[in-house]
Amino acid sequence: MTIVPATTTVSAATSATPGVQNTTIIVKSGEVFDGKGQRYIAGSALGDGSQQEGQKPIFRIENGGAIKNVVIGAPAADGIHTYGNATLQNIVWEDIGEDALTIKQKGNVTLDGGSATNGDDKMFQINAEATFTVKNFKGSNAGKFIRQLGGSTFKVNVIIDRCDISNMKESIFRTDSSTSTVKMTNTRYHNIPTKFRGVNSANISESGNVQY
Ligand code: ADA
Ligand code: CA
Ligand code: CA
Repeated sequence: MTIVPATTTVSAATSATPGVQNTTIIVKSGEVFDGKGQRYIAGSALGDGSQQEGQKPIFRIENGGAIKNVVIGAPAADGIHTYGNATLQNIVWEDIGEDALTIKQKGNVTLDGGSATNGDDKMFQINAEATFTVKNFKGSNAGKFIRQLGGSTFKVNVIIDRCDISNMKESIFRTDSSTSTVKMTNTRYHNIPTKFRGVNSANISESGNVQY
């Protein structure tokens, strides 16, 4: 009997050498990119990690792709972009570039495990209709943990579970959309001026959260 693996694992060794990247690493549909804990850094061709818009990502995950065990070092340029459904596991941003992760196209995106710190403004940017699940994740020292694209009215469902979120200059989730929702559970948070900004109160659900 032939056993066909459900996914193809592409190791860092065969698909991209860790260290400074001057082209975006593309994780294709059905691929699992395992960084094996190695560090990936943006070269100047991708961006300097400042607040200048239009920088390129270090990784682009296509619909159905997955990435795990990756460390993003400084400068981080525009971090990671997702196009469709994507799974991210154990991703550590030692520094946040312009932002850390952007949902560029409609899909379900799950980030499970890891941490991100030190950004001037947004950590996670949502530019398309999406369900974004973040769990077992530690986010600190930024402006907003999650921001839905300013002025956009599509629906985003944010699910936050078992996270530790601290030292945000503004909020955990900010949206301008009256239909977007947030469910936050079992999460510790510290030094957040407004937990949810712009979210319709009927669209907020919380349980088991602790402020510290
Ligand atoms: C800002 C900017 C958008 C987009 C976004 C992003 O919200 O106004 O045009 O560039 O950042 O994806 O970083
Ligand atoms: Ca931006
Ligand atoms: Ca960006």
